[in-house]
Amino acid sequence: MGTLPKGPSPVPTFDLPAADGHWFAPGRVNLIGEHTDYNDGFVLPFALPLGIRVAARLRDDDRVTFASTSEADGAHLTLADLGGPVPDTFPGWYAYPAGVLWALRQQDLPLRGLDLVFDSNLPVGAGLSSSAAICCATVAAVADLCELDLAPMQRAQTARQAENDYVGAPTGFMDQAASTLCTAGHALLLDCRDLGTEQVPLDLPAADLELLVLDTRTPHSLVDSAYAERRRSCEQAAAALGVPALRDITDVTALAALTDQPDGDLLLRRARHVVTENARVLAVADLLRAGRVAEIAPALDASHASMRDDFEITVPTVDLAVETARSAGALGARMTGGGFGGCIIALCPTGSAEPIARQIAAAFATNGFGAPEWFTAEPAAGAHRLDNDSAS
Ligand code: GAF
Repeated sequence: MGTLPKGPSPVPTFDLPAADGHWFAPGRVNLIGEHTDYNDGFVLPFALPLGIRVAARLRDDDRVTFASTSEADGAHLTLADLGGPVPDTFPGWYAYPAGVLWALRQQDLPLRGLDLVFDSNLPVGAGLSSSAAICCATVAAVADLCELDLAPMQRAQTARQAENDYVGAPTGFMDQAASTLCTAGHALLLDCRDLGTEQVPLDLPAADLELLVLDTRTPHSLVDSAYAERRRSCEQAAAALGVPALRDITDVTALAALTDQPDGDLLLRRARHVVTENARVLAVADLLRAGRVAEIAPALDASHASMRDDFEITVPTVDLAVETARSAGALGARMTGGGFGGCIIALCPTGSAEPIARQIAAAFATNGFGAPEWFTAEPAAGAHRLDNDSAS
C-alpha cells in the first residue's frame, strides 16, 4: 500500500499488472455528520480523488486470489469456502475483499474464480475510509467481471455487510455509501434511516475556497473499542428515551430525561452530540444548495466542539490542528472521521491552505508532535471502472 506524499505534492501513481480490467473506489472526507450514521441520522461526505485500485482477472477454476503491489505475501480461498462459516481469521486486510466475496455469495449471486491485485494511494489509518474503499473497489470489480446485476445501493450495502459481518467492524453505512454513490462536484446527503440520497453541489473554487485535509498521523490503537463504546452509549440513550434511534430526537431539551439514568450526564452529552450534529448536517446541506459555501464554517466549528466536549472523540493533536487552522485564517475546521486521531478538514480562502498547513506543522513541532501531512481536495467520483489509459 502506498503512503500519502509529504505536503501538497502530486498524488503517487499506481502500479498494477495487466488484467481483464481495473477498478477504482475512493476514500472519503466527511464534510459533516460524525457518528450520526449508526443513529439512523444524516451524513454529508464527499469522495476523494485518492483511493484503492484493483486489477482483476477471471480464472478458469474456482480459486480467488488476493495480492497487493507492495506486499510479498498474498492470500487465497475457493468459492466453496465462501459457503461456510466466517473464518476466525483471514490474513490481514485481505479479510476485506474476502468479506465482499462472502457477502456476494450470501446473496446467492453467481461468482467465478478471480485474481485480484490491489494498490492504494490512500493513507491507511487516517480516517479517510481506506477499508470501505477496498470493499467498494472489490464489489465493483467482481460485479462487472461476473456480470452481476447489482444496483449502486446494493453494491454499497454488500461492502457494508463485508465489513460488519465478515471482518467484524461495527461501522455505520456512511463510508461504503460515500465510496460507491458519490459524484464529482457534490457531497452526498444520506439519510441513514430510509437510505434516501441527494447529491448536494459543493463547488469550492466557485466560492473562492479550498478544503485542506490534514492527516495528524496520530496512532489510534483504541479506536475500535472506543467506537463500539460510543455506539453502545447512543443505543442506551435511545432506549432510555423510548425511541428506536437518536435520530428520533430533534429537541435537545428532551435529553434532560437522561439525567435520571445511571451515567445520565455521560449519556446526555453523547446524545446531545448526535442530536445537534444531525441538525448541523441539515443546515449545511441547506446552505450548500443555496451556494452559500463559506457560511458552513460555523457549523464545522460547532461540530468539532461537540466532538471534543460532548462525544469526547478528539485527541490533543487533532484539537491543536483545528485551533491552529482557525487562528491561521481558516474559516472553520473540524476533525473528520471516526475520531481518536486521523484527519482534520479546514475550509480556507483560496491560496491559504498551504500556509495554514505549514503553521499547523510548526505548531506540531513546537509541541513535540510528529509532522502532519496534507493535501487539498475537491469532491470526486465514487467507485467506477477505469479505462485502459488511466489504469497505471
Ligand atoms: C467511521 C465509521 F466507519 C462510519 O460508519 C462512521 O460512523 C464514522 O466513523 C463516524 O462518523 O468512519
